[in-house]
Amino acid sequence: MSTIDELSDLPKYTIKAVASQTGIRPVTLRAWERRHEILTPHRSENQYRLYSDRDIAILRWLKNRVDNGISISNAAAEFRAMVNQQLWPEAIPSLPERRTGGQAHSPNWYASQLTTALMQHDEQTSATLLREAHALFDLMTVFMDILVPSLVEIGEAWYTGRIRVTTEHFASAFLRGKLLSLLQAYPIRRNAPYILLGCAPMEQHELGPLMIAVLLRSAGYRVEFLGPDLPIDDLVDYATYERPSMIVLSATSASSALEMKTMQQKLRKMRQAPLFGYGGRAFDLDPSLTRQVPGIYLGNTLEKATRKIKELLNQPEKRPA
Ligand code: B12
Repeated sequence: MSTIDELSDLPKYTIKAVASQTGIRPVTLRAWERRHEILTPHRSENQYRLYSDRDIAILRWLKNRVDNGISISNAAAEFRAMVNQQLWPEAIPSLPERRTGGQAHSPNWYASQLTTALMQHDEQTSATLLREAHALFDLMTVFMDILVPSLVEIGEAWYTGRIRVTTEHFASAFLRGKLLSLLQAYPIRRNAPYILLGCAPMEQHELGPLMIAVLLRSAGYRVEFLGPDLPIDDLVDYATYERPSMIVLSATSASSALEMKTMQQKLRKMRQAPLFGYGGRAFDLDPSLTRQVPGIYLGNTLEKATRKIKELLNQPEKRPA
């Protein structure tokens, strides 16, 4: 199967032909073009729109996303983000075939193939698998059902001595790179709720909060990702000037988690204190830590964390002005 950019961009199909090939009504098609700037079909001499095979593949990809419950604006942003980082999705041959034909692999399959490719330091296959997974599944599925299980498996293999540290470092560096490009490819909406996200002091595990950053930015939030090992006082000082709506920190070890004990109190001294939320493996392993760290515990999965952050920021009475 080919990726969308490999298909011809020669203009040849009328809007009627495109509607019958994609199942998208002409009126919807024109609205998508106008509002989301995904396609600019050529015009024939008599000013009719003419679409290429590539245009049809883009529309099928977008329709697949919309049929899976994603808004067209998010699907369009996701598509632009992938293209900006040269991650063109695969062309979907036809929507019914994809849904019923049993050709597509499951997220489980992608997780295990990705783990194998990463363990073999096979960057090209890893990138291809990720690109296919992005074309087939929404971001949450790619993160929760492919990347997280793959990282857990790699962590276990490292812990039990089946792979060397170098291999684990290769895998996390590769995924970190892909996640950062994805984050940077989404548009930054300056007037959306503003969230600072990163790791507690001494904490190096940044992939969890980075995935949350991508999920929130893809949902239209203004997110700044600050990376590992953030000193609390410096962060509070920065927040005093930047005035985010929320700060979210992550901790894997109990010692890092406990470094966040003073965060809420320090933030409260600000005139318009941001919400403070946290989570990460430390709290999953020892829930009693949530009683020692003042602030809002955001849950033990990426999905719960993202949902909770959205809920909190959508309640104006809880949100600092
Ligand atoms: C990649 C990795 C590293 C990389 C990190 C690179 C990077 N740039 O992020 C490096 C090499 C730096 C590293 C270092 C270490 N690591 Co390490 N690492 C991992 C590995 C393989 C993956 C971690 C990961 O990103 N997971 C993906 C995230 C998304 O999954 P998760 O952490 O399970 O998160 C779940 C929830 O907690 C939640 N979530 C995640 N983040 C957040 C954030 C918020 C705000 C919320 C609300 C929720 C949330 O979502 C997930 C489920 O949906 C794990 C293996 C594993 N089982 O996870 C070991 C692992 C976490 N590391 C471990 C260890 C021991 C270490 C070191 C101490 C090793 C050493 N001796 O140096 C150091 C510590 C460094 C430090 N000071 O932080 C242990 C931790 C043991 C423990 N305490 O539980 C693990 C579990 C490996 C193992 N099997 O023993 N590591």
